[in-house]
Amino acid sequence: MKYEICVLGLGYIGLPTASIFATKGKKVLGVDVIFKVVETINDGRIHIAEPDLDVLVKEAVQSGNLRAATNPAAAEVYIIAVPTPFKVTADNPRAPDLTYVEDCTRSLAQVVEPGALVILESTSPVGTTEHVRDWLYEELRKCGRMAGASAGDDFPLLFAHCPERILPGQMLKELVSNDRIVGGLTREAAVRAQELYRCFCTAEIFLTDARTAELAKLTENSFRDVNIAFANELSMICDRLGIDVWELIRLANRHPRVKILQPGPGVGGHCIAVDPWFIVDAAPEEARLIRVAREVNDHKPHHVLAQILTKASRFKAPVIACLGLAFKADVDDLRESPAVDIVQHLAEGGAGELLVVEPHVSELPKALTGGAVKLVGLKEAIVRADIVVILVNHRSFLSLDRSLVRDKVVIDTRGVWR
Ligand code: SAJ
Repeated sequence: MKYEICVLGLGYIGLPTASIFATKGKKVLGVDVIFKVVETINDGRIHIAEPDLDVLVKEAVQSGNLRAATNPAAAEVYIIAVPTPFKVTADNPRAPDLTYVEDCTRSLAQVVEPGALVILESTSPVGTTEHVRDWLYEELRKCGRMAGASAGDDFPLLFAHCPERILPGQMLKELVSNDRIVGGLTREAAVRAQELYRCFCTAEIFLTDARTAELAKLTENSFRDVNIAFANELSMICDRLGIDVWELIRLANRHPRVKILQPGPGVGGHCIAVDPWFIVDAAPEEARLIRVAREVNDHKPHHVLAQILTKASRFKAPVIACLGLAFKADVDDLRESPAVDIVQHLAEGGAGELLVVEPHVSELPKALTGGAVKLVGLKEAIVRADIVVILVNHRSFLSLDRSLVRDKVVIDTRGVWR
């Protein structure tokens, strides 16, 4: 059977996307290289936490429109939604790693049919959609499915980049209501992709070329990173000057044209902490502000760490409660989390007994196991701690009875207990 859509990568982006298409009546094959993920989804269950995703996936699978497998199959449209992390190379410690995109693109060569549309959704460096086209044609030639040199005539395919822009924690709402940008390698590709996303996207879908779409996505996340860096820099200036940064920002934001974001323990997640580096890699001499913003945000966990160590040095055997490990509030995602980083450094430095509270996970991440770190409940942590560090503003922490920490040292990196 030929599917209407084949989604490659069933993670934070691929799974909601595949599921929403399926609930709109499209026949969808979801592909993931991890067998357990495939099994879980075919069971109508999910392997990641996101509000209401469980209901959507269940509905998609029960309708018979979504099936998961470890290999792709013939489809009218392929959507690539695999990770694009960075890797260390000889001349760049943060070079884009396109291995996953390349591998899954090449895996299409055995099944793709002429006329198919290939959409890259993964956040990618400028030029990646062209690479996708070149990798696929190269592989088609290698496996003997395309003879001539003029790829377009022998085996016509369409390529577009349609970056996802949904916010973890509100993905299902934003999937439907966010404007989208579609950049085609040809106008025809962009128009076909636009028609496809209209099936569930109720907002505007703007057409452009693939390179502009690629840079637009990187620009959005860099914009946010630069603005968070400004807030984080202010927080460090305020620490030096003995000024309450939250009060400062609250007041400055009363100006009609000022809207400063919130400082925190650093910037985490798989997007904002990564994507700006793709611009720096492509234009290192020009991307000066973007690079410095990344450095400011990457430095912030070290600033917090120094604050904790200074307070801890006043105790003989301090018990330190660290509230939150996720990269931001109300998600279970620990990727690139500054909170994990801070706890790991505290553990490695033997700062004291470390009690971690993270209501969204049932076990500690590998980086924190086998040492002095214990995952405990909020009550136990608060009762036993000398120092309480708030690293994530999870909803469940906000309602804590403040009188319980009256005689503790509190380091509130999110400004939630002010
Ligand atoms: N953060 C702050 N202060 C703030 C806002 C955020 O310290 O005022 C921190 C968070 O705690 C977190 C990090 O920044 O550690 C990133 O969180 P986020 O909520 O800003 O963004 P993400 O990474 O969850 O999602 C971003 C979004 N991009 C933009 O808002 C421009 C989302 O729309 C993208 O789809 C997503 O990246 C992605 O997948 O690229």
